[in-house]
Amino acid sequence: MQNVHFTPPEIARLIGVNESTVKRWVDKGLLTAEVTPGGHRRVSKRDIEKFIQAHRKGADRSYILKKLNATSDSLDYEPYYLNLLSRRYREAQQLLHQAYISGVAIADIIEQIIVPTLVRIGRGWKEGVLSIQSEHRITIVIREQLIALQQFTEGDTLRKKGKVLISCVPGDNHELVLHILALALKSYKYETEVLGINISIKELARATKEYRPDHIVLSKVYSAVRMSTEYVNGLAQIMKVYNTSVHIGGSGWKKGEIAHIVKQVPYAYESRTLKELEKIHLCKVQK
Ligand code: B12
Repeated sequence: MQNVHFTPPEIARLIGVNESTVKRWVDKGLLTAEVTPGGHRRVSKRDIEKFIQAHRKGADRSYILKKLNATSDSLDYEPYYLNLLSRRYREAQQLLHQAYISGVAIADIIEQIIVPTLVRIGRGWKEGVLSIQSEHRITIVIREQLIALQQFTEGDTLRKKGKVLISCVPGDNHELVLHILALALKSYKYETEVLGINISIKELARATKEYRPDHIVLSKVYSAVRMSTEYVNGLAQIMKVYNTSVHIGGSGWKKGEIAHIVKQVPYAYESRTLKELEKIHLCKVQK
């Protein structure tokens, strides 16, 4: 992926500005480009990332903000949802990229655009307004768009806070949330590995042995899923053997369920909001 190059029209589409704006950024030296023997501008993925990082923080941010008018106060999920519903996927993605480039924190993009969209989809499905096919179609697109956003957070200076393994509890098939968690964690400078759905305690132990994470993040979205004694005991064993902390969250936990696990598992923490994940590196265990 490191040698991927983009043309100005491609970059324009990616971040939702005019091609001439991209060319102007290049000409002003704000965005580093190589010029091909034929005289065409080409920008590496790394230079786009650098540009985005710089403009999210630097004095020139207002230059982009003038063009892109999003702030965390003005985020609205509806345009994103409506674009997805009517198959305007590129426009939907641009809304996410524009918010990111204009400095909105990833956690806010997730909480204010993506999660309300998913909740709306869930409501639509429950009320019979949205077909299961539409739910699947939109979910797949959101998954892709979450992964595309992750690429922007892959700068050199990132991933210093530790390694995190992300998993659903067995029986819960809501995989999308794992990519949401990975995106948030990456934006908080953690390295992540998504394990996916239906990971038994045996598989979790195996992945922990292989990947040696500093932390495990465990999510449950579907409340009917029950945690077996075998699973909880196994979790305790993994935490002891590998000195890894486990962070448990998601909307599917019943009252008292997490507290019950936290009592039995050393280094287990209940942490419901994405923002809490920013500080999990402070949950150090003696290695
Ligand atoms: C997409 C979706 C699906 C897709 C999943 C596709 C995929 N690849 O993920 C499919 C179609 C497979 C699916 C299946 C089912 N689904 Co479904 N699904 C949804 C939907 C629309 C979105 C799910 C989602 O990603 N939510 C967004 C997550 C990110 O929100 P969240 O849990 O609140 O998490 C937030 C925080 O809690 C935090 N968080 C989450 N985990 C963690 C962990 C830590 C450590 C921390 C700090 C934070 C944290 O991050 C999130 C952002 O803030 C929801 C609607 C909804 N309201 O969520 C229904 C929903 C979750 N599904 C539901 C149901 C009933 C089902 C099915 C039983 C349907 C069926 N009859 O087959 C099956 C269950 C399958 C199973 N065994 O798991 C119900 C669950 C109700 C309940 N009481 O649990 C919901 C709420 C829909 C509804 N309104 O009824 N589903």
